Amino acid sequence: MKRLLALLATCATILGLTALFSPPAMAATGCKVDFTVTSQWQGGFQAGVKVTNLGDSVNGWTLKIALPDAGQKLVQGWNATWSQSGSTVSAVGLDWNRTLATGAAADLGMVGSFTGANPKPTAFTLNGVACTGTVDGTTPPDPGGGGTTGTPVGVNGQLHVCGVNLCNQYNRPVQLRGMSTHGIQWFSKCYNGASLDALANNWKADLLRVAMYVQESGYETDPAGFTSRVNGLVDMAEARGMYAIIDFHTLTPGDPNFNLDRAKTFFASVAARNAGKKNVIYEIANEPNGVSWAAIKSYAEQVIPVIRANDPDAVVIVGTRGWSSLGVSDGSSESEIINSPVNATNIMYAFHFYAASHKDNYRAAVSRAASRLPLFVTEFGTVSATGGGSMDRASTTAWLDLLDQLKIGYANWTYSDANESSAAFRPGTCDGSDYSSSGVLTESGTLIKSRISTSDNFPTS
Ligand code: IDC
Repeated sequence: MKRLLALLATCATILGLTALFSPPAMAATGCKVDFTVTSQWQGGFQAGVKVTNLGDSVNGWTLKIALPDAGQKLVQGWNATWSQSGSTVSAVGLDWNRTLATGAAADLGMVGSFTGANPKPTAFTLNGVACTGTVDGTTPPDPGGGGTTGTPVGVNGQLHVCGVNLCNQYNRPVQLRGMSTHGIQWFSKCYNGASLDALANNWKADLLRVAMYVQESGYETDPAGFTSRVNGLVDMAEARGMYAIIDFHTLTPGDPNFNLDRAKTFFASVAARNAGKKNVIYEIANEPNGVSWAAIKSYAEQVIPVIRANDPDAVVIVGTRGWSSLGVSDGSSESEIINSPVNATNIMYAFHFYAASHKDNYRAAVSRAASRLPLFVTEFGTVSATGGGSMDRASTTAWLDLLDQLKIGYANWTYSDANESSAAFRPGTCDGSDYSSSGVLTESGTLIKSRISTSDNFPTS
């Protein structure tokens, strides 16, 4: 660290960057920036930028990054408002991450282009204060940060569908257990370094489902902004060795074809951007409803090729009729899918349930379908289908026992502090920084955490 500081200081002097080290705007000073090049290619690179506030709490911050030369350009950045002036790149905190308590961190990321041999920055400041930190794609992660060795992605690598199962890099079936975000347009404050550290290390989750609503103030209102938010969450999951399901959260209207053009645009972008990653799974339509299986199949057969053209090897999950009930909620059944499957490989079908509403006849359908179709429970609740009401412990337990037995992966609705009984955290939790003590959990959160945090025993040969 001393060497790095000396290096940063020297570079700053040589490059005339003393302006970056102007008088502190925070009372007690201190910050740390971990700049990790996650991939590099001819003339370009992508980096995760973790900014930790070691000083007093700040309400608003500007990170400045000194690049080695002005020929290096910011191409794209996320989780902040990014700009560039000469060889200095600035990132300004957004509404949902502008407050950083002492010790709190914001996870940002950027894509850059460069002409020289070295894409790495030479200095950082936060609100004018010089930061310590690391600048290295190979720097060991912070203690407790996890790294990726021994994590779900570290062990299982790129997933694929084999028969009716999801298989890991050793071609062995795995069950992934994790949590779904709430709508990221409403609950972005719940998804930050501390909450994702808790999900990975304390909950020992394998998976984060990123629920990007399309309507209801979601994607359709700001396609570029939501695309970048999703990418930021993919990176945060990746940094912690978790898989990320990118959920195109269609709900109302229920016909996914209403959003076909948006889906093509969105998936072309996220698939191209995340093609090199091993942790991404695409879920192309959350809950088709009021629409035939034929219409859903037609949608899938138009969206999947767009994904494949950009990211050929990723698993894709297709929503099913009747709010992803395999048709059961519409009086149909899994046989319409078995008789007319989506014409694509490496895909799975979504099944959703809410334990207080969906019981034996739904479990029977899943039991039957599981030997014929690759299934993934990309969303379920312990409560009623409204997302509220009482938790049904007996039904939830029956469901999760069944999914464990069948090795069907699942994500619980929701990893949020929404004021509804399906939320895992008590209201107000996301205004603080404690996501791991038992006191912040709801009844549902307590039950689900106890199920998810048990050992995975992923097969490795
Ligand atoms: C619910 C949320 C609720 C929100 C509502 C409308 O819990 O806060 O107001 O959506 O968007 C689903 C959907 C999921 C629902 C959830 C609970 O995929 O978006 O979330 N649910 O109703 N399917 C069955 C239940």
